[in-house]
Amino acid sequence: MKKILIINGPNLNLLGKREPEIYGSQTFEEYFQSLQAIFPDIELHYFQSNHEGALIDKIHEVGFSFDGIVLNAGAYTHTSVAIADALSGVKTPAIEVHISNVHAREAFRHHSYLSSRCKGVIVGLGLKGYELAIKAFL
Ligand code: CA2
Repeated sequence: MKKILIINGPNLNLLGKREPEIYGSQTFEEYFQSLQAIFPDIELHYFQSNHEGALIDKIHEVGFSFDGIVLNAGAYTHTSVAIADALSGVKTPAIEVHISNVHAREAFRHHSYLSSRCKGVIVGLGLKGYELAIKAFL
């Protein structure tokens, strides 16, 4: 059975609770249950943290045993050389996902330190992006 981990970074624990016009009205926990129903044959895991080091520790923890990481590093996408280095340091491939279309937003969201370390990038398709990333791993 394939093992895939979804990692969400800072503030994504607020999904469904604030700013529904940008990020939608579903909590990630609700959405994660629907993903488990769509992919019954995958061992799907979920981790969220607001802390950069905790995200790095998780990438190290799964980075030699899992088949894929679906990563939405939130605002750390645009700032974190440390998360980029963590992705380079492990074997498990990652796909970068953003719920909103970062290219239609402020200029500081247009650059990602992580994209070059990822197999691919999905932006602007809402929560559906996580499902598409998992499909891409299969
Ligand atoms: O569009 C995305 O998925 C982002 O990664 C979300 C980040 C943002 O900094 C990136 O530029 C793009 C922000 C996540 C904040 O999530 C919230 C959700 C609900 C309410 C408030 C914040």
